[in-house]
Amino acid sequence: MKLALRDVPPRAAWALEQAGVPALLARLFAARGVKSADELDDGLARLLAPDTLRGAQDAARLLADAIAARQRICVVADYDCDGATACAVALRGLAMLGAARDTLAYVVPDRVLHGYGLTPAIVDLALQQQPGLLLTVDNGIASVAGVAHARAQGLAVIVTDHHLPARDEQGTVLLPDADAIVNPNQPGCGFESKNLAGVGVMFYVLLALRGELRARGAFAQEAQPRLDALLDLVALGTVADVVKLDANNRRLVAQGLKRIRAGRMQPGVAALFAAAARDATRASGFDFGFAIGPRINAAGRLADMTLGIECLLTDDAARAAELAQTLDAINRERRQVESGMRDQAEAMLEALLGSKMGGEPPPALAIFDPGFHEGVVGIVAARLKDRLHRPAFVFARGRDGLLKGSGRSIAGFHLRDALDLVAKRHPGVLVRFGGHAMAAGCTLADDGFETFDAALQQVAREWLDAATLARTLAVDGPLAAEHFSVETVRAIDAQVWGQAFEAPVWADEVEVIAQRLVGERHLKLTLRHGGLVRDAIWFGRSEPLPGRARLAYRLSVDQYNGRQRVQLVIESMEAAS
Ligand SMILES: [Mn+2]
Repeated sequence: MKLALRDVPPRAAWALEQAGVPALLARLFAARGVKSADELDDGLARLLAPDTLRGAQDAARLLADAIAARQRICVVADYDCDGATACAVALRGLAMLGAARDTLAYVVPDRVLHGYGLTPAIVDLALQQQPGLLLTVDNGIASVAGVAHARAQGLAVIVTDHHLPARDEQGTVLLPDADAIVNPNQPGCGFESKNLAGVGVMFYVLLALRGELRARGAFAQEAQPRLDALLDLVALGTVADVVKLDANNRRLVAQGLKRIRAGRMQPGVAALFAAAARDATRASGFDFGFAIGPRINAAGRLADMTLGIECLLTDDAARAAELAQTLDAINRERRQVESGMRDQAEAMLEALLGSKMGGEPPPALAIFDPGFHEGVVGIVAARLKDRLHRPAFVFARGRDGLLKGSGRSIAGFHLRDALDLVAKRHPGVLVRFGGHAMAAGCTLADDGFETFDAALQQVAREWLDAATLARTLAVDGPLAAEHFSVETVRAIDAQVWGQAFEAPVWADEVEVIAQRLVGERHLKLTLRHGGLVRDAIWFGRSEPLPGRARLAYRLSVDQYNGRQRVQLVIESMEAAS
């Protein structure tokens, strides 16, 4: 692994320091593109206003009319954490803004039975709730047929989504014929942040609805419902969906985390923290991404997302705890299925590398086994991509006999564009596909795998050069001895880090004094660093290190004999110069 030092623009770092940001944080923020302290102000007043979000006003009017007419509103959710939190935000928010509880309903597609989005079949399912209005969350922008079907049945449809709209062969954007569409990525939308998650879009629709109701005299500014009570859910969905944490998203996440740390959260969120044995008073984005999010997502992968949504909707702490326990159990099952599949996928890969490739991985990977489970192909693809630093697709056979695949990519290889090219070169192989640069999904004809595999590798050979295929890790440089403290770790952990705003990774040359394996899989190390002796651990590494090495690491605090101490958590190594 090559360690690449992040560039720190001196002018930005200086400006941040002048504004009172501690020097160490100023350097980290500047290296992540922050230019002024304004961007770091996470106050609610700094959130972008909803008025530039195209369609939000139309959606607000339709929703206000529906509430006034006591019309039934059915939320059409999605089966991942973003969709589940967006559904909970929609239902809780509409109730806060005056919709009678018995006029609110939701449906969520089953990943295996229905697939993604507002399909005509989901419209029929929603019709059983006898709604007057359908409100999609985190889906719908590509649901041309579903929206047409709903409107033919006399329903009004509001689409709220954040995914890119589909385009036809000429490149013209195809939008569903809905009564209102809210999506920062639709043509003509002037909203500054294009990175809202589905839950963020729905939150903004509620802000617009509250403004509309205020204008209609439903309540005065001072007495208006406090929608910030929903920010724990907005923060969770935003991090779990791995959208880019731009300044506006960082504010949403920071506000949600603040509330959670202060004990203000939905009973389901509290129950999920407890089920994951995470301390909510120290909540971080990491908890959302690696503890809470996966427990909700597991429901959509192996069971039914209704469980996840119910957990986020209930106001009964005992019921929330029960649902969180169930989600925890499903997540354990998910991990088992996934590790079985990953072992299989890696064995197939080893065979491939050993026989044909002479140890050098192919420029792109496609893996299929009839025993794979459709619900976890995306996670396995992500693990393969991480391990080999190659675009990777993993396929499972769906109930309809077609092959359902999920892919993850590396920087410099636009996955959806690659699928587009494969589809043009081999008509009939790709039944459906969609996604973006770093992740995509597709459905193949039942006999299409080999053609797809060869075509994907062909595109990868054309597009990827050695530099893109070389693996690098961006690091923040050396860390001075004075910063090896519990205070520094806490100060860093208190900030919002995540997608496109990565938590700091330091890099230093060290001497390895002692090393031993713990738990057979992890390397425990004693290092000499700048004349001082430090404890370190490298999780998942069993091969010993050389006597000197340049290491990339994070700092963490652990409890040892009742005392808190700082240790290095090694991420990677570059051979010593
Ligand atoms: Mn989403």
